Amino acid sequence: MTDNLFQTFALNETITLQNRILMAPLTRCMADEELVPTQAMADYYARRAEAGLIISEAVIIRPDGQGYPNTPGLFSSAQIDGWRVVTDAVHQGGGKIFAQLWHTGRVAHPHFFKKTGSTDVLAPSAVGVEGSVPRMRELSYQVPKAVTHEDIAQLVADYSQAASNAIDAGFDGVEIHGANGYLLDQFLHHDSNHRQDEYGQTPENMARFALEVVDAVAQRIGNERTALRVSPGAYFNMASDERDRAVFDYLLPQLELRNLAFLHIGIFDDAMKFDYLGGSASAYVRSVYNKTLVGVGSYSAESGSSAIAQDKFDLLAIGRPFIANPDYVSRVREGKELVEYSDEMLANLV
Ligand code: FNR
Ligand code: 8K6
Repeated sequence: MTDNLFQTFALNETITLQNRILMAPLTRCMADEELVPTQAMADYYARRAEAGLIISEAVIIRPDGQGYPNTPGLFSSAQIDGWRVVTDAVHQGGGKIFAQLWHTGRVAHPHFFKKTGSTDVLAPSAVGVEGSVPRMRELSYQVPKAVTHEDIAQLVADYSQAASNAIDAGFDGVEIHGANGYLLDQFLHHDSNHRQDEYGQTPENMARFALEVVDAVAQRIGNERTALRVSPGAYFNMASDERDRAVFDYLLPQLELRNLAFLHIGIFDDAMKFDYLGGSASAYVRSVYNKTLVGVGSYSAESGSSAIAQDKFDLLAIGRPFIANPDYVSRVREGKELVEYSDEMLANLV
């Protein structure tokens, strides 16, 4: 029984979704050399227009946010025009699409942006990540530069500009990527935030950058078109620290006051338990945040539908199964079998 997934859902007075199934943001590294979305990407997203809402693959807000090859951007006019083709195609199919706004922070690599003249990798503190860019072993991660107050103000302005560019490109809204160990998340965890100023040490300070970005974006394009993804449980590019709990205990009620379109959890498997959160990421967020919540992480339509029926979250995001099944929504509705996802599928946009 998955009937509840096929109910319409009003995010607010502006945006109503045709069903409760979201396509999770999925980086595919298929933009062209200028980081412009291609026609093949427009076709790929259009095939998934039956989702209640598509969240685009993460889109970098400026060149030094790039940490993987061929990830699309939203800072040049060619990129905005390229995204317009994508959003038109999705809208023609009756769907809706938000752009996920991304800066990878210390997971960026100058290999991707040195042609712009900059070689600094930016992060809250000069604390690097171990290892190298996936599938590019020669590119070891660099120790980042701790951002100055001037850098922070510019980053906030660039998130806001990218959000405005997203609306110009025809997106229905944006999801700020505050999850999975990238820039916003780096401020929210003690592993990566060692700052001694008003952006570090206390929960209020560590949440400051994320809230500045949220407020700037919401002011620019409207809170009803602004969403955020967060990972209270550190699990990717990040070591966990039980002091992080207090940061999210502060941040989440603050977000609730902002009346965002939704809050989305960033996790690969929501069965994971975090000691310092007292259980799963979704159970923790539900206990401190009372507005629209998107659950995700190794759910099937059945287990996701049952989690919604039990009020664990309101909307279900589906990632890997959507890569394997462009017609995921129809298949579930009609009770058809799904194609199983495998990593080799990442080589092509189907
Ligand atoms: C992801 N995920 C992800 N998350 C995000 O916030 N922005 C992104 O760009 C990406 N990119 C991405 C690429 C690939 C290939 C995978 C497999 C995952 C995480 C994704 O949105 C989702 O949270 C997880 O895949 C868990 O959901 P499923 O796949 O179990 O339904
Ligand atoms: C060139 C690769 C582009 C990668 C984009 C970022 C998202 C990567 C997702 C890949 C899956 C990794 C899963 C790691 C989860 C750890 C859980 C403990």
